[in-house]
Amino acid sequence: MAAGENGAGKVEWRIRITPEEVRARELTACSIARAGRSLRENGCVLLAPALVRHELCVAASERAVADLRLLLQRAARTYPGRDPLRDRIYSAELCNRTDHGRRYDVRIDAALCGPPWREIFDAAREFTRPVLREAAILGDDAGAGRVYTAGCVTSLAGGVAQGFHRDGDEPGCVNVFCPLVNVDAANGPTELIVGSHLWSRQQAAEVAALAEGDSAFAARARVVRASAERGALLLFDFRTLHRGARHPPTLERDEGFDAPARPVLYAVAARPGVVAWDFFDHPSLSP
Ligand SMILES: O=C(O)CCC(=O)C(=O)O
Repeated sequence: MAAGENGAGKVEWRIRITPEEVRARELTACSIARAGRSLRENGCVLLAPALVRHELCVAASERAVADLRLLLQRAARTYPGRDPLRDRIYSAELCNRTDHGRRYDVRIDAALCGPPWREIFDAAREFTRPVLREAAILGDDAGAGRVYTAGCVTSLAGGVAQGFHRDGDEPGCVNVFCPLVNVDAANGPTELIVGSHLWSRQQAAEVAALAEGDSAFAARARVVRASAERGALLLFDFRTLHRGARHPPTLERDEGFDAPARPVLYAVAARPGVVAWDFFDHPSLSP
């Protein structure tokens, strides 16, 4: 086993936030220290239960699903030969990067967006900024406060699991995920391999290529599932191997674009000067 593989994980990656901290909109020094340490050592930390207000998450969830349905209709018009529920789609507004994934990444312009996105990004920033500062992986405080890029990943029932992947190989970027609905085995949580942010590019590629049933995978990868209430916050290093789990179908009948949806809002905090992969560098969908 390569150094650091599967030996990680001694530090708790789930931090329970108290109602007092949520009311005060401020984490205690103890929570900040524990969360920062987990992000640094595990490459991830889940702050739960909900930190972002329930009504905001409900409004954002409805909006995300409505926007997605419109974009799926546009995608079907733009690419008449392709089925957005089955085929990959790459565009400036919407991407589905896995065959049969039914997992749609929709870009949100964090600088220009209004409610409900703005309030959620602001709330997430209040809670995560001290944690990012404590983890000391984004350079100075400016990186911890800036939204580099943002979007909403929505999986629809019937979608398959993604392969484990990194969002980048260089240090200096952190994903902040906020589930807009409760996420669990019924709709497919984000899964992460603890400590994999510290692996070399080659180690990460080797483990990502292993089949999950393979004993070598179990020996090398400690997988955690970020099941959480809506409004919780999951932070993870871009280098941490992760994936969206399978979103099981709920009915025999295929509900098409109206299938049950699991939207997760995300914002990326980045060290000043970092240039991350642009996943939306593709032609726009026709109006
Ligand atoms: O859906 C998720 O939980 C993770 C999504 C993700 O990693 C991706 O879209 O690349």
